[in-house]
Amino acid sequence: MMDNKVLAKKWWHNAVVYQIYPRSFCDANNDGIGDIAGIISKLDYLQQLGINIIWLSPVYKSPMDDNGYDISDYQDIAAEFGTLAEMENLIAEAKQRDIQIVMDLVVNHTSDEHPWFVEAKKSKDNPYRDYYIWRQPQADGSAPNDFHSYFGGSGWEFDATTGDYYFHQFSKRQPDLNWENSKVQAEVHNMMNWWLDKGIGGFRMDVIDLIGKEIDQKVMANGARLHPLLQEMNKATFGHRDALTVGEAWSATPEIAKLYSDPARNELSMVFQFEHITIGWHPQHGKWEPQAFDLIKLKKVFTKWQTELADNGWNSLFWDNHDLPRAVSKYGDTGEFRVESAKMLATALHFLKGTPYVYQGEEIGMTNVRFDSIDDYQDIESLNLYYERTAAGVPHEKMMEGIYANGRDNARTPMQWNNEINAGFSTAKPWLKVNPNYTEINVQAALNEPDSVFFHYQKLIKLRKEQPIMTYGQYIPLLEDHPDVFAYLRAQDDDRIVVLNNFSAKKVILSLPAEVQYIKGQSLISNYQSHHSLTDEITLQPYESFAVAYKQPVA
Ligand code: TEU
Ligand code: CA
Repeated sequence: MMDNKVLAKKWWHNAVVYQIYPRSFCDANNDGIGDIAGIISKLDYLQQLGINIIWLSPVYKSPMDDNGYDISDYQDIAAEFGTLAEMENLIAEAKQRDIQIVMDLVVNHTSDEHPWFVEAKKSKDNPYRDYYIWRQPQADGSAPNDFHSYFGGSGWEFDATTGDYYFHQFSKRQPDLNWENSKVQAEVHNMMNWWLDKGIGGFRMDVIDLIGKEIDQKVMANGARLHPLLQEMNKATFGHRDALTVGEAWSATPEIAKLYSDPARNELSMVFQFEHITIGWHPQHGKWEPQAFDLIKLKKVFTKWQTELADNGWNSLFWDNHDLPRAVSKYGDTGEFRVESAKMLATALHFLKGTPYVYQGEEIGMTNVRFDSIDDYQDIESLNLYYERTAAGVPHEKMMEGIYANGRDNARTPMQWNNEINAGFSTAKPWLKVNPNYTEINVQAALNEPDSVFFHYQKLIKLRKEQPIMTYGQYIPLLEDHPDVFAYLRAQDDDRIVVLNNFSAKKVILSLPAEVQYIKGQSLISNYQSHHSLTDEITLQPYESFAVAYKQPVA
């Protein structure tokens, strides 16, 4: 058995992070939009769940073109979310419950209403001009090149005042910052220290793999300057504080992830990689033409990341976030086996090596939504791509299926607190319609049901605190070619945990691998009442999932 090189222990190694999308979490002043006061009112609920970090999606001043991922003042709070005083109160109230607040750092771009951009647009020799990326039109007046925006259309927007185009990877109201400019780096470092001095626990870094872009070389992600920029940022801000930093890196491979998260490199704590997400996308049409679920492919991705980051890096573990469909809809069952499959997904993820992230509502098995009309949808990405793709000939029904499967609004319907009007999220009309299934799927019902998905998450989070093997044990895949079962071991000294997860609605007769035949162990968690004695063959119920701790018999 290969002994793990023991990583220097960090507080976030056995922490569990809860992501809050503030617009949809809880609306305390009943204007239809979630707010900071609403989050404070739910801190006891989060403490009961057992999480100790909240990743808070942006609450800064913003015109809300991209629901706050377009920031116009990094050091003030959007009025619809509350005030700076309320934000400081949230940090204090959370800390009293041993919960750290990790803020969302969105510095690949700002809002076009940020004072830096308002100035930059005024003239070519404005002191802020080079905070952004400007290029002259081509001879015929067209855009400098054929770059596309992630949110549809060209990545270049013409500015009539100065006759140049500016670059925007996302919406035209999210102009990319020019990270070659040392003034931009200094401004961002100062802002980060201002927040760290307020006692936040760290940062999630939005599309951080893009800040090293080299436009003229057509390099977007993983530019040569990316890691030097992160090492400078680490040194100038969070490096000398015990912060959690997680970079969103859609382009990351395990090799690249090591560059970010190898502690010896003094960059970040970990990254969000998305290979387990994009394997379900169409090679050409991406998320809009979802592919059939393939568990063997998914297992290969998990095994690759678990083994390659084992000893010199750190994994983040997640099914969901505010950009992704609900896990139980994408990987589980939303009908008869919704609860079993939601619990199975939780167990399958939380026993892996890394820091688990729970997205708001995942802990009660919230599902995707199917609104009748495109007009019920709000997300700029879905709307822009709906109109662009249908105008290009994609049938309405086909595009709607893509939105139903992978649209970002699936994760943004209001948190379902109870079965009262608007699911207890607000007494006003919510900014986005509530999922009609809130009458059955809500926090109140979950807290009243000892066997609910909530208490399964609570138990997993508690186990992570109690079982160091869950944090530091070696990951060993089992049954890698089984089409329905995701099985693996965690090993540390002579301690073992075996985790078996039936990812199907079928009963599965499973021949156990030799390593785990006839073991006598202690059941740590299960999503069915009955427990198996592990002989040589067992029958797994639909979506059955359990973990057993045992001592490795001395050979
Ligand atoms: O997302 C980055 C990003 O690329 C995703 O929007 C992704 O392209 C898409 O969701 C996959 O279909 C980050 C934030 O998480 C997202 O909410 C923002 O819209 C985006 O950056 C711009 O800040
Ligand atoms: Ca509100």
